[in-house]
Amino acid sequence: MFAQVLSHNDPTALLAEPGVLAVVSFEPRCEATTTLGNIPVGLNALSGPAYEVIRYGQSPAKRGTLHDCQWNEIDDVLCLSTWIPEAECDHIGTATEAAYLRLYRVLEARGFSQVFRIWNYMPNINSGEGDSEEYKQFCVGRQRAFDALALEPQDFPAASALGHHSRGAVIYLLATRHAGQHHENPLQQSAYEYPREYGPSSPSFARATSMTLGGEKQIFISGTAAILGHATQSPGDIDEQLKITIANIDTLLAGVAAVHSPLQAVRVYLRHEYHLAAAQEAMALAHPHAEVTFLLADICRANLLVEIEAACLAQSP
Ligand code: 3EB
Repeated sequence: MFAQVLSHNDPTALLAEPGVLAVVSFEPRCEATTTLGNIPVGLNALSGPAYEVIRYGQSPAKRGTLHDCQWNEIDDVLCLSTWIPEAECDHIGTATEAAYLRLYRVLEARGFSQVFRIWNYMPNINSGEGDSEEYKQFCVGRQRAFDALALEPQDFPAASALGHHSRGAVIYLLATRHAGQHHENPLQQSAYEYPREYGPSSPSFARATSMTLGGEKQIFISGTAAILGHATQSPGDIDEQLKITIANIDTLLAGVAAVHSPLQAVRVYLRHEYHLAAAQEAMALAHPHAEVTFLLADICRANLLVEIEAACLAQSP
């Protein structure tokens, strides 16, 4: 489903190819463009490709805009995006709630009820004290929308939520028409059951979602960090946090599929650029065949230095 592109001057040519659902652009701006299917996310790549191509099937994509969202469809898969302008990010809770509500309105209008992966990128994610921290207010807004949509915790899809150093926020997602399965990690408390100390609303996401798409079982692993139970491990220690994060992904995957393909579309989010070499080394050892993009990003807990997400295919043993 995912392919990485090393260098390209313009995603327009890619988007015209059959089977190209969308192109995620790792570039400093985070705002809608008139090139439907191009998703600039405001994150800077430290190493790895500047674009990630989301491919599906063989048909040309259909694209359009509705309710301030951009949609892209190939067969039974929809990629949907919406941006929150800079000024509205001053009230990230209410802006997030409105953004989720318009995304789900478009899902309904296009006939796609089953969301299986969501990405959330926003500015200043760790700004604000206590319950006013931007990430916690984002969680409040997302949960309000899910409450209004009557979405239960067992229906929450896999997700990532990171901070960038750009202006504006983006939420984009993948959806289909048939239900998938959501998975939790035995080493981690479900995020939607985190205790009150992490904020007024628990984070609404599953650790992974799996789906049969085009006859193959795809596994989407949420952003994963050095959290055991609900507690951050080894604050300040990048090597330990990398080790625990990678082990969390291994344990999660073992529970989803006995055998799986090498990891695809891996994003390693690093709070500090100077941790790049340590992260590259850890990934080369643990997942030598994975396609990895290293991105500069703020993780949603101030004491986390790294977060890793990936996708892969389940294989019959
Ligand atoms: C964690 O495990 C780390 O709020 O959507 C990872 C993936 C994290 C998704 C989200 C948050 C989210 O709690 C943070």
